[in-house]
Amino acid sequence: MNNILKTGYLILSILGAIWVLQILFQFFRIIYVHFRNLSTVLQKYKNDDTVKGNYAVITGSTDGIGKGYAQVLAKEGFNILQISRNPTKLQNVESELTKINPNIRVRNIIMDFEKPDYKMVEQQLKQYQISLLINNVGTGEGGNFEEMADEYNESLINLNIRSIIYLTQIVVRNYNKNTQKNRLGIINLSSFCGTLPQGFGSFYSATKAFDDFLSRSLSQEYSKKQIDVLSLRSLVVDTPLINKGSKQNNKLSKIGAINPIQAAEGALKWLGVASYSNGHISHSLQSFFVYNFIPQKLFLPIFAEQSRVFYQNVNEGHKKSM
Ligand SMILES: *[C@@H]1O[C@H](CO)[C@@H](O)[C@H](O)[C@H]1NC(C)=O
Ligand SMILES: *[C@@H]1O[C@H](CO)[C@@H](O)[C@H](O)[C@H]1NC(C)=O
Ligand SMILES: CC(=O)N[C@H]1CO[C@H](CO)[C@@H](O)[C@@H]1O
Repeated sequence: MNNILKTGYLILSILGAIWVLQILFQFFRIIYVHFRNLSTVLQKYKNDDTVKGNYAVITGSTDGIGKGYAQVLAKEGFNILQISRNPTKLQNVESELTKINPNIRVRNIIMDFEKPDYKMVEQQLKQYQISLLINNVGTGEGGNFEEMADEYNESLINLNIRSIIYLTQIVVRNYNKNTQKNRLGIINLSSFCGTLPQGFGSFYSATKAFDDFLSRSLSQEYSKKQIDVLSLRSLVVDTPLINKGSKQNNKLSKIGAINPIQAAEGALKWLGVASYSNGHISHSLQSFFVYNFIPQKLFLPIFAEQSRVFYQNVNEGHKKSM
């Protein structure tokens, strides 16, 4: 009897130790990535051809997180190729970027991802050597599943799924590891909501789960081809979309929000380290806590209720602006 107890105790201690080591590993990796030097991280995505090379392709770069990436990467000396639908906004961001760094080139492709022309994009991208692809364009409609307006079901698929599939294919085909010295880095914007079920954001959550799995699968497929793929599962970033859902007096839904520049810098530091991450240290630590220490049975209903209120505000906003 005594021996059985001892063996049981030993097995439990070993299992406990493995669990603790995993948790410590996750924790210290978050801290380590936070202190990586961004310029050093990005060096391996650069080549010598500063005219044709070193392009960072960013979709939906005129607002929010996409613009954050454009600003950070311009500062780090990448040429920027933006794809977005609004010519005026593209122009404005272009002048901002050349002010941040007068040595870079900015190229614009005007395209609405709701009415895309991927053949045209493919032709245009052939002129450049791409270093980074930031699949950022996306939308976040939600609410009661059965009441979702028709136009939203199409935009979720066009923006959150189609755009990522086609652009990634174009950029990977365009990348020649034999002639390009630089590695290729691809960041897919997935979401925290793609890693845990989100009631009242069901459709959105599922598109993000798709993005998450595709990125992680491709990260395996391309690991020997000098291509780093990262599924970014971010949490709340202070953007126009989030502001629509968070009434001024509802500070709760903006807890732990970071700004787009912080989001971009935090995410880029994970390139080449992991195939998925929650990005910036603030988001990574919040998720670390939720994933490891809060039972899903407790968390998911609260998450669903937060989402219900959030989308109610967003959808009321839609009605008012119509
Ligand atoms: C990162 O490294 C670059 C040069 O490699 C250096 O100029 C810069 O100051 C470093 N940044 C930080 C925040 O340490
Ligand atoms: C990013 O995700 C999309 C699907 O969401 C996938 O088609 C694309 O290839 C991914 N990019 C990479 C290189 O993983
Ligand atoms: C399942 C469903 O509701 N599909 C609709 C999505 O939106 C398009 C465009 O409005 C409709 O044609 C579909 O019927």
